[in-house]
Amino acid sequence: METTTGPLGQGVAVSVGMAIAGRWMASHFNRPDFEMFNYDVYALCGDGDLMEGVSHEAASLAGHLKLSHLCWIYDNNKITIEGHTELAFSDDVATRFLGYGWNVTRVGDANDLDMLERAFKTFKNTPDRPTLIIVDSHIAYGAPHKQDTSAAHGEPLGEEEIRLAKRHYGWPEEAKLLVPEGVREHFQMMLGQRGRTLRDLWMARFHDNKARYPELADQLYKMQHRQLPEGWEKDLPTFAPDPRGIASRDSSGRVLNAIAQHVPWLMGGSADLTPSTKTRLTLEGVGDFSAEQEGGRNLHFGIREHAMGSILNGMSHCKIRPYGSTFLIFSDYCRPAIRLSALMELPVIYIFTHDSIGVGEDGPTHQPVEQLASLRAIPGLITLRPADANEVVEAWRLIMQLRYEPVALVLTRQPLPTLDRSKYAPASGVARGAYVLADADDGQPDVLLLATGSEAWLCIEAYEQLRAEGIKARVVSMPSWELFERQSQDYRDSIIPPRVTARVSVEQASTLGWTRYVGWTGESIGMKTFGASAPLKALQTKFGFTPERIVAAAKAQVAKVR
Ligand SMILES: Cc1ncc(C[n+]2csc(CCOP(=O)(O)OP(=O)(O)O)c2C)c(N)n1
Ligand SMILES: [Mg+2]
Repeated sequence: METTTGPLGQGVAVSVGMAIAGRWMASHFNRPDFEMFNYDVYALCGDGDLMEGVSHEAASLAGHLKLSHLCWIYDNNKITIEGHTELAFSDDVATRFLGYGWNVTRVGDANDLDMLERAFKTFKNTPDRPTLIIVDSHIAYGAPHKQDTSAAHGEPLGEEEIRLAKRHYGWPEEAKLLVPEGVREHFQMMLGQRGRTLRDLWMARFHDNKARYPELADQLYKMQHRQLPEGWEKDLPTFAPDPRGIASRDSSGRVLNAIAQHVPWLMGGSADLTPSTKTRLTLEGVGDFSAEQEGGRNLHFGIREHAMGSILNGMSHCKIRPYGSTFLIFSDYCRPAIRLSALMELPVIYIFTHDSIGVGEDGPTHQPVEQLASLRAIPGLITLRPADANEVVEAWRLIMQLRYEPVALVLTRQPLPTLDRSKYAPASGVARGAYVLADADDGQPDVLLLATGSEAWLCIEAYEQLRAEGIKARVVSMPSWELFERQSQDYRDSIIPPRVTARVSVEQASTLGWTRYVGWTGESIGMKTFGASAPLKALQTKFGFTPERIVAAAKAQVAKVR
């Protein structure tokens, strides 16, 4: 499998995810008589990749995990866009990688095929460490005026320079798009015939495997096709109404385990925050992934959010169903990878907890404000911010069935009341992105209260107060804007009726974007500044996340319309 990337550093980090996936799949699917997985992973990289921080994170983890089937080939041409790497890069790359626990080997001349072959053999024969092959090379090799210059990176060589380079190679100078004899045949032999034979052999082995280990082969087929095992959702819990409730990070942890029990290739971890994000698989026999324990499903990414995202992408390429978690505030540290999950249509699950000023005393450095809006701005990413434990269940039910879309599941640290679904609408509405949670008795509301996540029950409280005062409100739970936008106009109009212009949105995050739903005349209660450090209750009062404040806004909206 091949993947390319434009953002420097992503490719090498993705390769670590592929290598981790390879190890786990070998451990899970191989049997003494059936070696289904034994692949190596190669990444070609340049100066830019090795400068990018994500390569440092990824290489450090790869060394720690002793991923000996991973090989990075470094095109050490000492040129980047601005000029010689001397401008900004004086790392001793070999020492750096030795420090990570890699095997480092050097090829002094990119044209020395014998040395290259020797380096690859060294890689193949190194059983306990990843390998870095530092290949000294010349950009625009053979072009007499452009070789070893940054101009060769960014500009065409030009007619004359191309002619001179061809002369240097002993190539026919006038020929264009020339594919010399033997080259096509070579590719046909190697990529075509050799590849085909290997694939046929593998498929034959797969069919034999099916006869011998039908269950395992069925898993492998389903995983490869991004399908789910029969009965994967049979242990999904239902949460009883409970005014004290449960934090959505906790309910999510329970749901995750209920699903993971039936989906062996669902695995992941966090950037050193699992005790807080509640993403540990606690199932019997499920251990930690490590150099010694390659069948483990709990991954420890260390405090490396960026590499975590890229590694998840690599794992997903190999059809593992990976998740990674951290605090919502640190989603910014994963952002380049999240965007690529979406662009590459990979169903990676990002779990972001501690989703608001509700983190309390940790204060503004840890309180996300603009993160939700910025995640919603990524095309193809589905954000989900469930309102209570049963919405969490429905969110996961939906997430697991996605095959091409990544998700950001946004969860609270603080408990959320579990809503009484006999009184309010069932949580299955989550699948449509937004649904009416509580309505005016006659279904003709005078004011709409729109909320996501932890603010839904605040709106329910406000709704009950308004109701007592004879004001007809409707509460719309909107866990996912993206899913809602995909519904028919009829459905959307039935949830947010165009005729009702008295509207209030409530979300403990930047209000950016809410105008789309409340209109120019509506009101958005949200964060317009950074947060502050204080106990949760004090913060909610200070920033206006109280039923009283919502009631006042609703009344003002109704008065304005009249
Ligand atoms: C994250 C990121 N930052 C900046 C760029 C823009 N960019 C493209 S190529 C390049 C220089 C790459 O140099 P190197 O990796 O040494 O490649 P070479 O020119 O040697 O082929 C830069 C800065 C990018 N693609 N990705
Ligand atoms: Mg370079």
